[in-house]
Amino acid sequence: MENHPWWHRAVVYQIYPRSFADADGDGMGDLRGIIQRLDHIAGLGVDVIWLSPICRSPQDDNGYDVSDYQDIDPVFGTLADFDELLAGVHERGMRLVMDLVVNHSSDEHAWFAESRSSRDNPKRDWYWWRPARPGMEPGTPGAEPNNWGSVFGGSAWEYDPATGEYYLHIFSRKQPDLNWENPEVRDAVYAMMNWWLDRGVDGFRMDVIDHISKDTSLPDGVVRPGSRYGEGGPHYMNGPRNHEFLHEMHERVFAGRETLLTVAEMPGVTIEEAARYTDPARREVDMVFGFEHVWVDRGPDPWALYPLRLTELKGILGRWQTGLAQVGWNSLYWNNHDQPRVVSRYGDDSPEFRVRSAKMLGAVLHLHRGTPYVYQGEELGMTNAPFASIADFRDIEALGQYAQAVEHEGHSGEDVLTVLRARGRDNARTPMQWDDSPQAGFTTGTPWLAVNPNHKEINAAAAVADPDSVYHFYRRLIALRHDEPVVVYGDFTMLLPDDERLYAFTRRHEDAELLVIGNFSGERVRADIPGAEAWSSAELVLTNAPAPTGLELEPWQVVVYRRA
Ligand code: TEU
Repeated sequence: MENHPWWHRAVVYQIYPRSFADADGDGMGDLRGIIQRLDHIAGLGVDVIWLSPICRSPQDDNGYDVSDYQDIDPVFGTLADFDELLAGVHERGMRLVMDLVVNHSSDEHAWFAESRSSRDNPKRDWYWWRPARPGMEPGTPGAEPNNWGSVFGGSAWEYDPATGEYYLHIFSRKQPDLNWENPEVRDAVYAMMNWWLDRGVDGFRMDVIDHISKDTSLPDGVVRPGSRYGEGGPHYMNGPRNHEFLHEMHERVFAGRETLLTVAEMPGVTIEEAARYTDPARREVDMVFGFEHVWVDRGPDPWALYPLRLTELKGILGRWQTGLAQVGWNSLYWNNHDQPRVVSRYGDDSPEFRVRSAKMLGAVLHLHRGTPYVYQGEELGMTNAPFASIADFRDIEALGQYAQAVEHEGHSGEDVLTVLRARGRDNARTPMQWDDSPQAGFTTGTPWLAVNPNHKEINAAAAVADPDSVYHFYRRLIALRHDEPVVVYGDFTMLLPDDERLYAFTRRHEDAELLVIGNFSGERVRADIPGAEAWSSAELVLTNAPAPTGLELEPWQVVVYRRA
């Protein structure tokens, strides 16, 4: 146990800089805004800050399209601001992790400008260039090298008339995929990573890093009914050389730098693969972000809403707990900049139950075994936003998918909007709600995405002043992790797997045991857990409602008992 790395005890806080705090009044968050708000984060007691991308970028996908990996985008500030921010984070005893977006660059990166300039440019092979399908006229409909669709709508291939070939872009056409098969690409990426680490950053969150190795034959994908394109995912996720590339990265960048945190975002990862990626003996990454638990409310029709089945959610998270119990490590998250707000999604964001259900969700997540991630505003119980029409969205994914579904796939605009309101990424990207002033204290200008009108009630100033707020509950949860070895090291046993309302589990480490029960319903429910008697004298260490008698939980209540 004593050999556990520091990040087993850590809690990470994610900042989406564009939406966090705007110091210069241009309506977009910036590094100086973050510097001014560092005490809010430090006050929660977190150990690490993960910054979504701040490098130079045309901002086609809000910075996930990088045109210079070794400079700060002017929207966010300068390298001098960055150094000051890093120092401020370190002074407060926290670490800073950068977002690393190297499956693709921006089409405005100098590498791509060279690559596209001619077929025999030395950097041609840094990206995935392919000719039109044999026998087809380049640039005509259906002549794309294969049938893959892009995640953001349309084909995954863009025709470039200058050289008469297509380049691959799994995301937008302004995000061409880098060709990791080429060792020069890998050398350039590792050099850039070392440059940041030498500057003092403490690790990386690696964007879609299970997409870097592709099946180099780039075969057509299966076309699902009603869909215009084939699914490329099986051919570009967790490809044949993915482990090799990450191991090489470890050797060339991470080795010998003992206090780093590396977390790999992997939309296609299975538990078995996650155990391999995070097995310390293999020297790849520290932990991965899996997606199964945030895709649990999806179904066969991408433009329909499916209710949460708690038994399925527990099944997924329980399997990840078991699957990574011996080897590897879990990351734990409900929210990030790509997911709707969890209190609106798996909780109840009505005035009656918002605070209580937000706390319940936080406690259930944080008391699993793994490293918890808090996304900005989650600690306030921020909710989804009231988008009136598609014109209120800014996200390239929402706009691109809407266009494809409505214009080409025969879906009604209203159906697509209903799903985007529930699941669209802009729900997470509305500005951070600092206070009840007109723009929520986020900016003195016009925010790039509208502030949620509920900032009058839901804001940091109010939460910090109220000892019963979600903020102070998260603070206690984080302190519990730091104080109680059982939270960090304890094993995990799921209880009541077939119950559709209660999420119950125990954790045990040496002589200490925790019992956690969360009520995922708006009804009172009695928890008939095995051995309930033995818990009757246990200490109630945390709850969000009056202490229950006989394990009868109030709507959305969570209870955490400890016995030694
Ligand atoms: O997201 C990867 C990813 O899988 C997304 O496609 C996500 O599943 C989807 O948007 C959910 O609706 C990462 C970043 O987190 C995201 O912000 C970027 O847009 C994307 O990569 C491309 O860099």
